[in-house]
Amino acid sequence: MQSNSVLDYLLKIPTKYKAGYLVLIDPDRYERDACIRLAHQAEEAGVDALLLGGSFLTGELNPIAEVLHNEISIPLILFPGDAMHVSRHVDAILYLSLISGRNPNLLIGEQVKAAPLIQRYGIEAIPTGYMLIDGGCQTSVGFMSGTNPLPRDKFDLAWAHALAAQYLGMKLIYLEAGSGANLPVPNGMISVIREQIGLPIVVGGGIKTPEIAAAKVDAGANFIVTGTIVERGADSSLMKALTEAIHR
Ligand code: 1GP
Repeated sequence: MQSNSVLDYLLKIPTKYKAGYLVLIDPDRYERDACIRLAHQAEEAGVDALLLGGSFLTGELNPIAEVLHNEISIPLILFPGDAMHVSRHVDAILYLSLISGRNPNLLIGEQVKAAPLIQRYGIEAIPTGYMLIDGGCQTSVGFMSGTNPLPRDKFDLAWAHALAAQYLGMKLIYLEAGSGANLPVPNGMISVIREQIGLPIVVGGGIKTPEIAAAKVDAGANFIVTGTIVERGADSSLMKALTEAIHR
């Protein structure tokens, strides 16, 4: 039987803090040593868990997953772009279904390919309704998935998708503007979804300051993800400021 220890850990975070903070490490952007340094900085800054992955990986994820898994004590959660990214060296995998799109391969195809490996490795799978929201520019996830993002002003469409994910039995909703997005997910959209559904809401993409992160939390986000901004930071001070703004 599969354990739910990482999901349980995540679900307890909003009982301790106002919201949780997840840092995304995309191994394509950094050399191995820089990934390891970033992960240690995140741990020191009080980040709650690391996401590892990206929508487009040209390098090898597995060796970096292995070293991070050995060296870092906060959970390491795979954030896969497709089934080829499944690694045994993680604590859990966000088992993403791109529910905002109508690409059957990303709704169920990659999940079927990944399922036997996930079982063989004994990794905890966290069923996640992944929703791409227009972030004001073309992003890698939009391009690679070949799907249209949900329009920024169609709050009713967004909450209907999130509600469908809840009825399908998913455990998290991930509202994604795309890594490096010009505009993060609108606060109003987060609030409407928060009012309509009970699932924890993860928000990421284009969050560039602690103030923006705090506003997403006030709107109803339970978890904030940042990647680009902390990867560009030279030290852990920005991650600490983000942790404080998100945890409170
Ligand atoms: C991507 O939401 C994450 O899935 C992070 O986005 O790189 O824009 O912080 P950024």
